[in-house]
Amino acid sequence: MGYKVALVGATGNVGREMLNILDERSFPADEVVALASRRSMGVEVSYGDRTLKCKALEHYDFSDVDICLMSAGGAVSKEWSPKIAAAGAVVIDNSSTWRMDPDVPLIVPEVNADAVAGFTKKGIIANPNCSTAQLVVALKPLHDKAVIKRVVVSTYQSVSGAGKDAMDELFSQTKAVYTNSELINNKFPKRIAFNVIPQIDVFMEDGYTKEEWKMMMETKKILDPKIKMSATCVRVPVFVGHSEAVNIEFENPISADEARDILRTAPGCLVIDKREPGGYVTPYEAAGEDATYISRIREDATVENGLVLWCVSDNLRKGAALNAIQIAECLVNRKLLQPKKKAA
Ligand code: 11C
Repeated sequence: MGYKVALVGATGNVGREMLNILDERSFPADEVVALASRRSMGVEVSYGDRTLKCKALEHYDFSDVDICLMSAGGAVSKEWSPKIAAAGAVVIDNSSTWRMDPDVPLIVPEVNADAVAGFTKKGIIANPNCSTAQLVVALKPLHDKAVIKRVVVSTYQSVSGAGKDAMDELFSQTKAVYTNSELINNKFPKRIAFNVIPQIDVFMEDGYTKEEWKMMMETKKILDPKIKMSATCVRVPVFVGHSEAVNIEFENPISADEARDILRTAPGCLVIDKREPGGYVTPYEAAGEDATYISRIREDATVENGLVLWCVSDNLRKGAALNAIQIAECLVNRKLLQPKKKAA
């Protein structure tokens, strides 16, 4: 007997990827229901070789749903996640709404899978920000070996992190440049075509942006609250795949060779690190893949026990949809959740 899975936000970038991944990984679902706003009711989405018609969230009865994947933004999650959890489904939420709630586990299965058991407090599990997920997958095995004291990270984030309209904006602006027509700028604070923008999300009082704040706070919650961190998040004209340049200071010595060996066998990591032209991974190669790719591992001689590395991952997959399905798999594999509908 399998699970009944509801997906809220089925028509978005991440929602569609969730359906692909549920199918690719043969998630033990007897039934998958696609839900969306009333505006998207009736829109068809693919789930493997099946087509699902979106139903309206507002009218849906969740009483026989086991797992609800929420990918509909913060406002929808704030209103609906507690109601859906109260109906008895475990909510795995992709928005930032619940991430810092002490009664909601924030999970990256390669890093803190044991914490998933805490879902019983509110019935909600949070999925991290995409730029955090790939970072902690790369940091965890190094932290276990040499204890991380401080991280300085600069991101190069693709436009798909900002949604489908943002991808369309990069496309249409690029076309406008070549056709010498007017550039229309709605989704980003400055033009994104042939440009980079050092602002993702709104500014906070201390001058960091909310995206940077999320990376710093989420890394502490998932990996270790003692880690000091400074992030600069930058939007780049890439469609899919976030990249990060990461400087790490450790408590104990660790060489680049040791780090490379550790990361080669670490869960979720794939090391491609040849010191030759092209011997590293770029977002173009990481798009559509599941791994967090790590390249350019080297010692940083400007600090004691320092390393620098480059890390790239598909932000829609490991950064969102894949991580959410891996959380659902944790619940199933650890027998923390039984299907409500028993075999007749
Ligand atoms: C971006 N990382 O690239 C953001 C998208 O808190 O889940 C995801 C925001 C979040 O724009």
